[in-house]
Amino acid sequence: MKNRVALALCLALVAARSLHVNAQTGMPSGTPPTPLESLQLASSRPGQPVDAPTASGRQDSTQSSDGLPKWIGLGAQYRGRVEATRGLATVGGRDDSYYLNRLRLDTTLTPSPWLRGFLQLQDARVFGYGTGQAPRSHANSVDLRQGYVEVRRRSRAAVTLRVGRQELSYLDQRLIGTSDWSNTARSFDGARVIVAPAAGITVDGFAVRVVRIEPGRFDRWRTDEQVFGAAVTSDRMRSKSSVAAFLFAKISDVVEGESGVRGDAAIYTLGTRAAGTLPRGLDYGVEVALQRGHAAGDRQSSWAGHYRAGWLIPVGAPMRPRLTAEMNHASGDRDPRDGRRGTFDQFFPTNHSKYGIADQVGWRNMREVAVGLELYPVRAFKLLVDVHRFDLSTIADGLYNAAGVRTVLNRAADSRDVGREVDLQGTFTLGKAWTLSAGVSCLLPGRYLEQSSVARTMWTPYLMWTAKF
Ligand SMILES: [Ca+2]
Repeated sequence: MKNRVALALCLALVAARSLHVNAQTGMPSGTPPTPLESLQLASSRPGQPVDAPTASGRQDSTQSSDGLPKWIGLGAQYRGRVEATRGLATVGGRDDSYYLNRLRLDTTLTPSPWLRGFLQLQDARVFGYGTGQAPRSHANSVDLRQGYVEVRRRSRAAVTLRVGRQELSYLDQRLIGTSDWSNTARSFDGARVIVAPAAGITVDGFAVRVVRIEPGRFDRWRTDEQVFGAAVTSDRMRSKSSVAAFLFAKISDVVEGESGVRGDAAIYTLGTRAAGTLPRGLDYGVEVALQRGHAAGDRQSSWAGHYRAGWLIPVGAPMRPRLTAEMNHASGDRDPRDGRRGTFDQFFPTNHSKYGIADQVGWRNMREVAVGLELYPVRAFKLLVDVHRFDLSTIADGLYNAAGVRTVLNRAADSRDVGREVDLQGTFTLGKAWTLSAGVSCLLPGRYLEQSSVARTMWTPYLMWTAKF
């Protein structure tokens, strides 16, 4: 029933859309960027579109050429992806190929310069998924992905308040992000307030609950967990540099402690990030996060870091070659029974392509070094080659995948060497609306995985097309 009503609504929106002649250029399916989000310095990757601005600001209420009042904006985004996995031994050696289909329809209402409403419906499906019930990250038929009201006050300190179902994306999305690579992606229910007290300074806070994807029924927020946070960012646009400090908190009603006792949990992540460009084509990004708190009587004590350098060599050369080198690490739990939780909690990240595109490694109990090359053989074609080496932080804890799930645990192993991954990705931009991208990753198991009976080389090719109207 829910599907039929929502589908009818979708069709009506599509019909209205087809009448909408003067398409607003770059109308995305996301939310408008804050200064915080728009500073995605040299870190955008295929499959992680950076939000573009939506229609906003003063609009009169006269009708546009398509018959719709000008304060109504419509948009749509389509994304399809063929994905295959070969040798995915960490979850049982399943080989599969399937097609991920996603349609988003947006309506933006701007009845006055200080008031904006945004509604986004999403239909996410998977075809040909052969290994049992499709995970919630793949399929969720027509549902409300975003629906919020935004009030802006433009005075000496600009204030924006957004209440409702919305995307959240902070800094490099290593802790709070939309996870857009996932077919269903992520949104939150709650409130966010953004204050700009001075030029280049942003204070941004939120209190939300994550939306639980529920195929076949209306998605509702998680009742057993709350997420709070605040970030202060200083952006210097001229040098394209940004420095931020943040505090994110996750409060859970019931978790299980190391001794098996159940109780509530409060995990606090305090961190800082700096990113920017330097002379001679150099750029950098550093993020460090420290975690404290408690979980069912255990003490949380963990930390993680990210360090990246990029070099455009030489500036102005053909194909714009850029070399990157990076290191990432996150603490693990050194003793499963000492009442101290050492495994870093990655919260709600956008992890795809951050620690390899095979998504077999998350920001938990890990160490990584990676080098990459970025090229533009032609202007509309971007090519990326990345090589990663992964190790565990401690053998006492296991391997966690991009979703944060522990997939391998082998305390008897004598090596922390998880493996090496080679990623090749290409993105072709076709006009303003279409993007075509393809990639393949190859994960070669290291000694740790071999000793854990995960000896197959894993291949994950994909082909993806995206259209935005
Ligand atoms: Ca422990």
